[in-house]
Amino acid sequence: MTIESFLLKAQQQGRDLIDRGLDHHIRIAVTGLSGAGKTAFITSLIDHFKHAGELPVSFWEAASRGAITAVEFTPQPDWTIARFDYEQAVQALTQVQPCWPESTTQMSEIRLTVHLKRQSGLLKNIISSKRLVIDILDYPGEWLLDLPLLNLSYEQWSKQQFELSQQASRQAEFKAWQSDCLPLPTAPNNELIEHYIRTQAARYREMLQSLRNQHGLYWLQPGRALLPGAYAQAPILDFFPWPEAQQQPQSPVYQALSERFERYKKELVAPMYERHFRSFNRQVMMVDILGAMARGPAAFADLQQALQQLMPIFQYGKNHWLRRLFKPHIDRVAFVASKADYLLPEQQQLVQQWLQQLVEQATVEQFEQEPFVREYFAMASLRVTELGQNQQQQLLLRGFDGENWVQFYLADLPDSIAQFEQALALPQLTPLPDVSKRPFAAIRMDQIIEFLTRDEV
Ligand SMILES: Nc1nc2c(ncn2[C@@H]2O[C@H](COP(=O)(O)OP(=O)(O)O)[C@@H](O)[C@H]2O)c(=O)[nH]1
Ligand SMILES: [Mg+2]
Repeated sequence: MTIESFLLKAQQQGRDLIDRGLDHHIRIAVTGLSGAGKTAFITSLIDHFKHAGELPVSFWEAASRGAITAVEFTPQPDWTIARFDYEQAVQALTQVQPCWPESTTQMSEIRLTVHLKRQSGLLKNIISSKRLVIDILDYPGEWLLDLPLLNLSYEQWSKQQFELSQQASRQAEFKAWQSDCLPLPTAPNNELIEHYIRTQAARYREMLQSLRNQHGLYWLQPGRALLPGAYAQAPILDFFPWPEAQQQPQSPVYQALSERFERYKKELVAPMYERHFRSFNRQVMMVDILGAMARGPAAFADLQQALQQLMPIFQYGKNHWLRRLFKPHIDRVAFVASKADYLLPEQQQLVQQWLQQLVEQATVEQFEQEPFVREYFAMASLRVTELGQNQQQQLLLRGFDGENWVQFYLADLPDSIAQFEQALALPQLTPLPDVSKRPFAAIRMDQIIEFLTRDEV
């Protein structure tokens, strides 16, 4: 490095440091299983910033007092991953026949720089504006399922999976997979082992797909088996749990599987979290309670099971291994029950209570000492229903299913999640053809933005 370039770099770094010192910077981890509503949430969040000036007075204080002077997309921190395609999502939602943004198959990121009028503080007279930089990451929810693997050996994981396979919702599929198993190679050489593992793993993945698509289950691992993407044919995905009875550590098949499991953790799971989750300071944890209830009691129980596994990881307790490894500094967590536009206004409070029940039952004691603030919201990123009345003056919801307008309301919601017994009848709705309204109609997005940004503006 020449002296000039060294000085130039030092100067640039100094300037970056000053800029960063004055800017406020939040990095939001939007977490949730596949279908929870992350992509819709991010789209709506960005849209709220982009159209903050058009919002009526709301809980979002900075927007209400007109402090937001401009919002621009600026270069994202990681240039090796896709930029979140906000424009494409808006296009889908506002075209002649509106539809939902496509399901996420890869990681993407976006940076918003929000210019604000400075209202108070020592610097007010010297610098009249300030910037809030917001980074948001989107990724397939399936990948989240792999986080708990980092804590397990192959033996422990196998044991867990075989215990799970005893549950009524999985038993039949699992048995079918097992009875479909090829005989173990008797005189195993590398090629035979390779062939055995490849075939078994492909069938295992098919079984996981079917547990998700046919039975509506959530708690399925490895997560990338559900959405292999670029790893579709890669040996790193070729593993499956090994029945305990046959667990002979010396067996070459066992060793090969164990090696793949370890490499899956080391080469796929850990690097992703190390690279992308390190510097988050805000988290939105989305749960599609209504969607799970529409799939029926077994699926809803499975969602609870998944939360029970995932929540402790997000508690980031002082001594938690994840904190040591990834150093997140999460100081605010918004727990969100998504798609609250399926509910009448007076039902939203109830679902918020369910959410709190779900989270608290998945939470270990240590949670109480956590260094972050949490709040619970029943919200909709994109409200696709309208409130109406029937002839008896009863409140109803109205939505468009792509062909017809449907009127409905969810009757007989249980008082608590423990009393849930019968699948909810949830109509499939498309976004409403109402392009003129921006930001997109939502429920409680203003409160969530206020919660996430309160101290920074
Ligand atoms: N009614 C309603 N449906 C929603 C809302 N957000 C998402 N959805 C539905 O949930 C599906 C999955 O949402 P998406 O954002 O792709 O979930 P992700 O997998 O977590 O990114 C969408 O295709 C919609 O059908 C919402 O605010 N209201
Ligand atoms: Mg998505």
